[in-house]
Amino acid sequence: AGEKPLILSTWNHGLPANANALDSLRNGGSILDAVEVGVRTTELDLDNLSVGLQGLPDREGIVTLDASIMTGDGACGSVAFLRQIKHPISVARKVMEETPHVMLAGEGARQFAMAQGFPLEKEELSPGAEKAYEEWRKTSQYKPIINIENHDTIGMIGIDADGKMAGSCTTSGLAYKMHGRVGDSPIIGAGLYVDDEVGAATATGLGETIIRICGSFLIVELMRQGRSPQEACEETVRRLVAKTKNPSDIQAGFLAINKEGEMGAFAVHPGFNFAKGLLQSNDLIDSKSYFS
Ligand code: SD4
Repeated sequence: AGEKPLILSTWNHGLPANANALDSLRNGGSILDAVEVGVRTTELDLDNLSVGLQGLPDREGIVTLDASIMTGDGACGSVAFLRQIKHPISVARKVMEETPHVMLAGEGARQFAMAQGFPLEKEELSPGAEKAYEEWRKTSQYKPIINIENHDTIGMIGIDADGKMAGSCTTSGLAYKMHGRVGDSPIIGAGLYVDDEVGAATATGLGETIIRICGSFLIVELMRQGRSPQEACEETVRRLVAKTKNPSDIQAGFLAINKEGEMGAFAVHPGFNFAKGLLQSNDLIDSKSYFS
């Protein structure tokens, strides 16, 4: 049987993110507030090289950010290829609440953020990112590597005591990506999907493999057809592996919850973990995986 409220988020930085999300719920915040506040924690985490402005840059040395947010009634907003903004998740929420659109990208997203009162930050790499970038430039080889710090996106999904759901996802994307590359995280149905009638899902890992199969949407639709969250995550990873040329070289992981508050998690390879937050506990759990 499931438990509510329940918050799940990707990787070990999910623990402090969950802690803040749960605090927000305890203080009377909505599940939407909780998933926004939760991942804002990671956007400020100086140790995280895959989320926020301290993340690793693209191959031109520029940090560009992707984020999305969604509630179980179908409202959603996202930003892609956004520069110089500390909290892309909050801009995504503004896109959802203040515009007739779902997604804003690039310069338009930046202008919208400024108009909404978000300060523009200086465009300079954090010392850690600068060092890593200089090192990378020596060879300029692009090869996503499994489970190292270039897979650290935070995706968070949650359900409140009444069964209302919401989710959020925010990232600086893959390190050394092509300038202009957009991953799965800001794409509704790929990096995140939420439907109060069924459940919620989020993704991390090599975005191209996740976009191709509409990963998060697929999980929710499999649950709609009667699969448990765990079965839906496993079936989705099988689909991803089948549609990926070199599955032994790439990592992707998924989290899901259903409206009963049951959960699931599955990844392509070992090494994916996630944080499970309840009002009384917040634990890091290792996901099972397709390959051992
Ligand atoms: C992307 N899915 O941009 C993101 C990267 C990621 O943990 O998840 N990193 O493809």
